[in-house]
Amino acid sequence: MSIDKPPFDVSFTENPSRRTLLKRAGKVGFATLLSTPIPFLANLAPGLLPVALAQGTSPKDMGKDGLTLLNDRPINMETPPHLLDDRVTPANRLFVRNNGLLPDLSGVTEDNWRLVVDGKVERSLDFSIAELKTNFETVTLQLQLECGGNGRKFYQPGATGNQWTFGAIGCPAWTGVRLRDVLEAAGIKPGAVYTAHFGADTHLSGDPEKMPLSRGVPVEKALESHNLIAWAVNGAPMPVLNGHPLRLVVPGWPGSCSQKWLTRITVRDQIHDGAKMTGKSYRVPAYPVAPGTSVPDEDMEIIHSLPVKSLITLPRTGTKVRPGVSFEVRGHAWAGDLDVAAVDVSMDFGASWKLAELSAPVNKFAWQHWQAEMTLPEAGYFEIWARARDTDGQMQPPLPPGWNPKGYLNNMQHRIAVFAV
Ligand SMILES: Nc1nc2c(c(=O)[nH]1)N[C@H]1C(S)=C(S)[C@@H](COP(=O)(O)O)O[C@H]1N2
Ligand SMILES: [Mo]
Repeated sequence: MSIDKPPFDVSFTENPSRRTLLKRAGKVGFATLLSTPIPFLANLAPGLLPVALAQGTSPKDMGKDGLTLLNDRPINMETPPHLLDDRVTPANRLFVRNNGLLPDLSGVTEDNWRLVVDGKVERSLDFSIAELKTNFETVTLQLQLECGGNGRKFYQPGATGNQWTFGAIGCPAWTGVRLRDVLEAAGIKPGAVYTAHFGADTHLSGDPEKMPLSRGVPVEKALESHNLIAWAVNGAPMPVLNGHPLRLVVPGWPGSCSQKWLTRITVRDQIHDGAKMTGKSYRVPAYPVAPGTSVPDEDMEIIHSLPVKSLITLPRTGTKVRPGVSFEVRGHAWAGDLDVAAVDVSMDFGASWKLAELSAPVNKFAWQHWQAEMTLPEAGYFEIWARARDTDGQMQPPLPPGWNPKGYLNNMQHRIAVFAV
């Protein structure tokens, strides 16, 4: 039994200096982070930072307030659960998962950014963002976006990659056009099987032939009416780090299906085989395996819907409350393609559970809010646990479920510490 590890540590960088961070955004990324072209960029000596950015490039400087930086090359940040308390995730609290370097967005407008739709379609189409807006109905939906590797940190033996804990999830309101409407305008041909998504970001190696990520979904999922080709988050242009000026949002499935900096959607007559579609990427063993098992690639299956999950967003872990005085516990729950049927909370390490109040989603694929009043009986250390159950009866487990080589699909219960004093 062995786990393949790369010869270098790609998993976790605690405190990269802001200089390192900027360098790793890639030189063209300076323009992106400043949201303006830098006409003389070519003259800027390698290692010399634009003064406007040299104040510091922490998550906060990149417009992400309070997020935890997991990696700086590529840039990855997660949101601490208590900062996900809003019903609609603010853009500055939405996690960031990049596989490559930021694209050069200098000079980009809604008229010159192009989206090509081609492949197994009756007619290839090519739209600017302005044309998408005039040709199709604009819709706004609150949609969950979660990384398939959220929770990876808790698998043992561990998997390489970003050590996400709980915060690679968000549910903002996205505005765009329906992927279905655009695909129907192109006309899906018989024999079409899968979509292939392409974005403008570049490979970490700098090799222009290589793509950081190009995934897709079965045509049936692509035609589901909640997938959006989006240009706005919460009514404002989306943050560069989250895919400005155009991205896919394919809710309920691994976030990797939601291509950022979207430039092309190709309809294919086979399962897409782009970057991170094959091998062990976003796949789990077709059968349960013992932790640490080396699984042959041909026994790995592509992840579809993500499993049921919940978060406690209030109170923040470590909070002090008064014994005998009730306080509010609340959070969100979501269940991939399904809905959440119930959420329970416990204050006695799971020995007994109390049903929380659960609201319906504002629209399909939006997370659901839950709330409970709790009273700790005496002074001391307590934990609040939450567990959600989906409409198929699947329940969140207390420990990480089915170990898999890349550490996907960990939907274990969220626990917080509370002191009664
Ligand atoms: N072009 C492009 N799109 C991408 C990625 C990427 O690296 N490049 N990462 C994907 C992954 S793995 C996830 S989880 C989501 C994260 O979206 P966010 O960064 O807006 O939170 O974007 C997806 N879309
Ligand atoms: Mo992801």
